[in-house]
Amino acid sequence: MNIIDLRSDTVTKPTPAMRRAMYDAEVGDDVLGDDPTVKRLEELAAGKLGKEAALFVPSGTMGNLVSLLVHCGRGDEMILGDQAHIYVYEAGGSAAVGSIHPRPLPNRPDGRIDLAAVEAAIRPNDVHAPRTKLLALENTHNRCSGAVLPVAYMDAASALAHGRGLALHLDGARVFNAAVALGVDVQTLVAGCDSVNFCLSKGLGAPVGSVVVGSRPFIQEARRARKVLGGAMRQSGVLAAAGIVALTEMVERLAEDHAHAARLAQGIAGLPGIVLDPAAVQTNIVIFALERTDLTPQQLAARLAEQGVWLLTMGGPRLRAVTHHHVTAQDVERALAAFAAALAP
Ligand code: TLP
Repeated sequence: MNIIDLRSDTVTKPTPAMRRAMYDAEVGDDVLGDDPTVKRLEELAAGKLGKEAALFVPSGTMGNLVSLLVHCGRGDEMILGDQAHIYVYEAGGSAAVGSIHPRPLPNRPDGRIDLAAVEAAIRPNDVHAPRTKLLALENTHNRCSGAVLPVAYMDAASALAHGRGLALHLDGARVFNAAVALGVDVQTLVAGCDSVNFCLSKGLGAPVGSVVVGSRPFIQEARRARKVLGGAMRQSGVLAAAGIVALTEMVERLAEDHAHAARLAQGIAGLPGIVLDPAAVQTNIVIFALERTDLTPQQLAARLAEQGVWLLTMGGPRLRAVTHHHVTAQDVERALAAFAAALAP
């Protein structure tokens, strides 16, 4: 059976062009500064995001963690959303490794954190309080159905953070999805961020890797933090080569994934028991609830899997389906037929 894998855009396999680039990659020992392909990726990424420098890291989780470790010392506080990937899905790394104190504020369904609440949460300079050092945002917002934070919000958050002496970090695992959805240059979107972590291994299709960008001194410190975490790699040009193809060939096509997600959302929104506002689906992530007494989310996922459609349950009534470059328009129609069959009373 031909599987339609909607569990995540992380399941994407390297394209033929990536595999060729990996085969041909010129490599060296990157810890000694010798890998020309890693350097090329880092320069390309810094240029595209409009920052001075970049660092190739093995994963988005590590990209976030090295950034947080540079921004915050022991006992410093970071403000972030209570639905943030950093807060929910990164095994508490910032606390476990960095002794960073998290201050979660509610994420609205559109992925934003109310900026007045951010302002109110910044601690006074008082011996009783941790030092608030960082505001961390996520764009697109994974657990908020791939919601996009627009340029005006990003700029307002940056003005607030910088006005109060905080740094601004962006978990931009899917920041290219955000830029494509908004029709703006990614540089414009992240102009006010001190650091951005973005993933090559999600919708952009590379097999492994993320990139952190920021100022030259910031990246120098991030390089040290990556070493501490064991993330400094040797002939990693074989991986960076795929990342270069991801950045040069796979960005514009993200619009297709967004169109497919919109079609999927619109198609399942009317089915019995599905709770979903198709207008909330702005990029490639479709999150919906199942409200039925005769069918649990796990049973729905199992019924879909029997028909070759894979997705993830998220706890409670919610499920998630993610489109990516292996999912065609035809696959979406097949998935919709599978949903209709699985939800038939
Ligand atoms: N997200 C994964 C899972 O961990 C949930 C997924 O399937 O969506 N930031 C954001 C916003 C992410 O969505 C992810 C991965 C990461 C960071 C971490 O990236 P990796 O998996 O490379 O460590």
